[in-house]
Amino acid sequence: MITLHHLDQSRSFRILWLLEEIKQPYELKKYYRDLITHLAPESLKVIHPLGKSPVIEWNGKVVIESGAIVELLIQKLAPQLAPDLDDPDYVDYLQWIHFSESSAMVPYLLKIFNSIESQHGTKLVFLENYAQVEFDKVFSFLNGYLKDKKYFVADRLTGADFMMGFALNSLIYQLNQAENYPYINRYVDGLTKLDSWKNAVKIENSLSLD
Ligand SMILES: N[C@@H](CCC(=O)N[C@@H](CS)C(=O)NCC(=O)O)C(=O)O
Repeated sequence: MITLHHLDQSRSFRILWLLEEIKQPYELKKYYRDLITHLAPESLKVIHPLGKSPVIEWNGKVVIESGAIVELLIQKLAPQLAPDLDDPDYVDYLQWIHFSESSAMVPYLLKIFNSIESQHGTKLVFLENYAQVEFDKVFSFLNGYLKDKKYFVADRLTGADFMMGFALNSLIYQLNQAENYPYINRYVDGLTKLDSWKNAVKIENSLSLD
């Protein structure tokens, strides 16, 4: 049985959504962010010293990093969500899985952190300019890439969407970017209509402090 240690409003949504898509039995252990620091509770450090989510326990191993967890679960349990290794689409699949945490999340987070600092009246000149340049570069590129696409790879749902979908949904809804990036918005809208996404949202919304 897979155990998902799930922190509210976190990248762990990727794994929750994937588990709902592949319909594997799993146990969900819930953790809640500190309302002031936004950090995970200390109890998550019992599972892994970094105390970050997602983290899964499976077959006697503790696995961190959403990209690694997505690749592992798909390889072992849902190979239909990845192109074959010999298929040229596999290269794109791998690229987008890694792009999400590295190239997409960095400018997204810089922008979020910078806007939090501005709310406190802090003016970060270098960071603000750098974040804006990177943000425009990465998300304009992705918007153009998605112009004629419903999914990232091979016209079908793959692990790349579980990784990129979370990042782009956050972009649209946390940073209100629907008008600036209409093709990303359309892509995200398509994902939110999937049953597995809707189930994962229901589970996320039903999490209550208990
Ligand atoms: N690169 C990691 C990032 C994990 C991560 O930073 N998770 C955040 C939630 S999105 C977290 O647990 N934050 C709480 C904390 O650091 O205390 C992944 O993709 O899994």
